[in-house]
Amino acid sequence: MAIKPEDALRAIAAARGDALCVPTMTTAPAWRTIAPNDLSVGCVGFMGGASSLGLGLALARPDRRVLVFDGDGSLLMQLGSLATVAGAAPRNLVHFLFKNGVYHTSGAQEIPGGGGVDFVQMAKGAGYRAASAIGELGELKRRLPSLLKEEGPIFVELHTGLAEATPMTAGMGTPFHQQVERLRGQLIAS
Ligand SMILES: Cc1ncc(C[n+]2csc(CCOP(=O)(O)OP(=O)(O)O)c2C)c(N)n1
Ligand SMILES: [Mg+2]
Repeated sequence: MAIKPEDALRAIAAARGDALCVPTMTTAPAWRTIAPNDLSVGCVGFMGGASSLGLGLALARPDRRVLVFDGDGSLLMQLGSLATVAGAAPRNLVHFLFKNGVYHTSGAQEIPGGGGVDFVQMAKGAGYRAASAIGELGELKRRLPSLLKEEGPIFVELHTGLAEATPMTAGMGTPFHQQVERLRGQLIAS
């Protein structure tokens, strides 16, 4: 049974503490509902940019955890970002991949390789400090405390079903530049 993406996000929201979060694609509308007032900035439209955005935040704020919620089609579009993250070796970055096997946001077309692409091996090959897959919600909940503590960059491939909403059905939310301003203000104030 695949993990419901909303359940994964709820578990992460409960465990995240003061982490900065970078949702993208179908995790973005779900995250807005689940954690409306958190420290986050969404990456919508820029396929494969979430981990680079997260990397910048992680390097700028080494005192905080940064959690990226990536899409599988998006990561395939920017596979080189795995090497960029690994090369920069941010100790505070956790890169969650929501592997649903499709480009859900644009109409659920199958991604190249379907469900067969092993992103864990790719992240290991790129040089992430740790990489593993999680296919069950209970395991995610059990492992979250250590994922939020251990030295990064850590990659976690989550085997998920389809989200209830996409940015196309739920809307894009707050424009990117306003999200950035809001996060900057929150970080300065905290
Ligand atoms: C370069 C580029 N090509 C195509 C698109 C159109 N597009 C927007 S979202 C999306 C699919 C995203 O799929 P995935 O990353 O797997 O996230 P999911 O929707 O499954 O959560 C596509 C193809 C885009 N934004 N940028
Ligand atoms: Mg997908």
